[in-house]
Amino acid sequence: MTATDTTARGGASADARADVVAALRAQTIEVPSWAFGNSGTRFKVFPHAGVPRDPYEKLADAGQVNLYTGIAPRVSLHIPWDKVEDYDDLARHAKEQGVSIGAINSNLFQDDDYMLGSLTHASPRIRAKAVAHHLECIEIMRATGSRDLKIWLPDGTNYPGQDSISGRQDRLAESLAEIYAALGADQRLILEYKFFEPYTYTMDIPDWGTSLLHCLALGERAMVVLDTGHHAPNTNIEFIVAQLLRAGRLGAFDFNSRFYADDDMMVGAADPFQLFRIMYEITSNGALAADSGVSFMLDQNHNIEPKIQGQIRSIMNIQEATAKALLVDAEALLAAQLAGDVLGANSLFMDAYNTDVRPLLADIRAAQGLAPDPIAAFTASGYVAKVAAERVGGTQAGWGA
Ligand code: LRH
Ligand code: MN
Ligand code: MN
Repeated sequence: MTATDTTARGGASADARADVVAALRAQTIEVPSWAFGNSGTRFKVFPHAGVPRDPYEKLADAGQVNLYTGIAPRVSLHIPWDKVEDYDDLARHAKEQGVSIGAINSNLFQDDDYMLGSLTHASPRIRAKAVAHHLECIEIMRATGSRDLKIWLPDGTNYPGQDSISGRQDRLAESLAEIYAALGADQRLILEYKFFEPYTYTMDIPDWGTSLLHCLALGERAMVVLDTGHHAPNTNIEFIVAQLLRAGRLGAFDFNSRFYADDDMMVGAADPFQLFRIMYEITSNGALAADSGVSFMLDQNHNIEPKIQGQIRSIMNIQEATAKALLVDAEALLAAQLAGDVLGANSLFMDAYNTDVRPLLADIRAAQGLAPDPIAAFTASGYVAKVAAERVGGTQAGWGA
C-alpha cells in the first residue's frame, strides 16, 4: 500500500489526503534531555555505554532523533540537571545540532529544605528560595530562547492534619503569582499535575482541575500540562484533553505510557488505542497546528532499551496515532452522530484506528529525504558505537547528576 491508497475513507478526495499529509508534516514533538541519560528504578540504574556526560552531549543525541525523524526540533532542559556556565553557548550548540531549547523544567524535589514543601512551605524563607529558583530558570529561558517554564510541583502531605490543605493552596497561589509576574510577555508558565507521589495523603496539585484553577487565577499565559502517566487507572484522559481545549488552557503534553504507576515508558506502548483517542481530540479540535499553543513533549526514561532508538520509537508511535486520528472521516462521523447511529459512528472511529498508516508515514519520510525506517537507519549509522568510544563515564538521567 502507498500513501495514495492509505485511507480510512473509501471515497476520500485527493485534497483530503493532502490535508492529512500536510498536518503530519507540520507536527513537531519535543524531547526531554533526561531521556538520554542512564536511568532505572529506585532498585537499580543500569549503565548504558556511550550515554551523554553533560548537557552538550544530550543535545547532540537529541539532534540525532531529529535528524532521523524530522519532527523533533526542540529539547526540554531540566535545571539543575542541565546546568552549564554559559547558556548562550548551549543554545548555540543546540542550533549546531539542528535543534533548539524547548521548555525549561524547574526542580523542587531534590533539596532537603523542601521536605515539608517548596512553593507551599509554611516558611516564607523556603518559599522565597523556591521562587528564586524559578527566577533563575526564567533567566535561562531568556538566554536560550525558551518559551515555556514548566513546573511540576512535588509538594504534598503524608498525614491528615499535618498541614492546612487550603493554607497550602493560598501559599501556592502567592508563590506562583510571583513567578508568573517575572515572565516576559512572550513566555508561558505551564503547570503540571500528578495525583500521587512523592507524598501519600495529599498532593498540592493532584489534578487538572487544581492546575486549571491556579492557571485561571494567574493569567492568560498560564497553561496546564497533561502528563499521561499522572492519572488514576482508567481515567478518561481524552475527556480531560477536550475540557482543557475548551477552556483554552491545554499548554502541553508530557507523553509516556503507564502500566501501573508513573512508569515513564514509551508512549503508545501500553495503550495505543488511548493514544489514538487522545490525538483524535487534538486533531478534531484543531489543536495539532504549531500555533494552537499545545506543545507535544515526551517525558520518558529508557531503562533497558537503547535511548536514542527509544525516543525515535516514541515519536513514531505518536505519529502513527496522529495519522490514524486525521483519517477519521469527520463528515461521515458527524452525520452518524446526529442520526443517533451509535454503531455506525463507532465503526467509523474504529476504521480509522485499524488503518495501517505505516506505509503513509514511510512515504512522507521518503518525500522529505528521510529513511522510511528511522530506527533501522539510525542503528545502521554507527553513531552509538562512535559515541561509546568517545564518551567514558556517562551520567544518570538526573537523579545522580
Ligand atoms: C515526576 C516527573 C514529572 C516531571 C518530570 C521531570 O513525576 O516525571 O512528570 O515532568 O519528573
Ligand atoms: Mn511529566
Ligand atoms: Mn512523572
